[in-house]
Amino acid sequence: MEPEHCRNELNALVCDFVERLCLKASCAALQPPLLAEKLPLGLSVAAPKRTAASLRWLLRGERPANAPCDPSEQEEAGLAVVDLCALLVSETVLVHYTPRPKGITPPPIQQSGEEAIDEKYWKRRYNYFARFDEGIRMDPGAWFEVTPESVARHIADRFQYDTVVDGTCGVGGNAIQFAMTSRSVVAVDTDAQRLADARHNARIYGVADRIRFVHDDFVKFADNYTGAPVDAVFLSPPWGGPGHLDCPHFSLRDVQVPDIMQLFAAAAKLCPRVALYLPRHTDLHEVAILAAQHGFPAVEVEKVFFQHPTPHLKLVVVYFSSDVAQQGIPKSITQKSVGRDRAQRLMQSKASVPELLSASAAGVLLRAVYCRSYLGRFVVSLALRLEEGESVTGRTCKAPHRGQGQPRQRLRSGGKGSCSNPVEIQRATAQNLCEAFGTTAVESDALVSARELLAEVPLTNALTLAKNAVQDDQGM
Ligand code: MGP
Repeated sequence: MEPEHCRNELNALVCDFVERLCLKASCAALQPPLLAEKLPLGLSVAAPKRTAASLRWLLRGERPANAPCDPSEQEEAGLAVVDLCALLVSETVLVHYTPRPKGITPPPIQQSGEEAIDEKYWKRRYNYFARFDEGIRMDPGAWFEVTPESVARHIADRFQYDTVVDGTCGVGGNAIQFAMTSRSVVAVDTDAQRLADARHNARIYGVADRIRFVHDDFVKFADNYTGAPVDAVFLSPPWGGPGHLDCPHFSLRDVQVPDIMQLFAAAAKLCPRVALYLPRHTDLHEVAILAAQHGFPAVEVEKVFFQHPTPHLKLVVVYFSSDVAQQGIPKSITQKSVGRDRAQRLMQSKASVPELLSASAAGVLLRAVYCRSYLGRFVVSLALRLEEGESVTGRTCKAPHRGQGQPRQRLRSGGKGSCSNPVEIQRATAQNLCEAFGTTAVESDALVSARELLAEVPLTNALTLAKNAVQDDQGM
């Protein structure tokens, strides 16, 4: 491509991106987004406010000609409460326990032209499919989109019907689990190769004969459907790739193809029960508008947490059905272990943060790299410091010297000269980082500064370190 052409294309891309962000900002400015993390267990009521223009944008995808970014302009345009919607907020904590081979297997070398599998996803392969090693097939996109088996099983436990339609089947993560709890499953997808992979994967799980695979666009499929009455539709649309987490909140309008609003409308026409699988930072005001538009006065918002490495919100499943208004208000958190070996699962779920911290540095590092969490980053940083033999909390934590060709020593975060108290670790790390970055933050500000500074810790370094440390672990 000519450089000039290339520049123009890049420019157009950037302009489009900025325009969409402005549009989103202008609509969000009407009211702060309502995020699942802010909603406590129990009953909440959403009262979304919108202007006519932003409603047209949300419901019909009609972009306002000039998207004003100044909230005061929006206010002048006149805000109206769209409708009220009761949100029954439930919380489910899942522990996925699957026995897995010991040791680290690097992602397979890709053929030229194929996209490499990100290590983060590769490590989660048994979470996606416990029977991964029996020949599960996934295309590059499926690695970040597929529903983890624990979540799929949990949703299927709630979906015990005669006929369930999975409108966005992908490589079959959900359809396979639905086939284990429901009499028959119709799995629809626009991508023929993914459907073929889904059928192959369903054979591995022994449920292929209970799934009818349909190569079609779900909206068209729903329009022309003439089969047995459908009891429930499940929709897990694309969210725009892993980058969806870069925005502070997710709008149902963030994905243009397929149009989530259209998918939902088609599903709601097909049957009175729809579940929508959405990112954890979805603006639930939009969900409330969608519900109200289709005549659901109440929805259940299920916050799905993963227990390990520390409990963290992973995603939300929204259940739209007339049953929701009849059901009781959730009062307690559901804890579920999903996997093959129950005894070990229960043991695992007992681990608490201090216990995790006193485990070998390798384990901590791996978890930290996995969870990308606040605490995780502190630990990564601490471990990097330890590795370099630098001081934490004023004491010297020398990593043992290693001669050429000799096995590396195992690092222990609870050993002599190191600290195992999380607050101490955070404070020490903060101080070290402040020094390293040349800031002059006083002690009381150190944690705040560290929070910002830790965003800079290169996780790739930590990953390499973690791998080395694990190899050491295994060598001992
Ligand atoms: P995530 O929100 O991308 O977080 O995916 P991730 O990668 O776990 O990041 P981290 O910061 O928590 O480490 C959370 C889960 O949502 C994944 O396991 C998938 O099941 C699902 N998921 C992720 N994406 C990007 C999509 C998507 O585009 N569509 C659908 N339907 N599910 C997705």
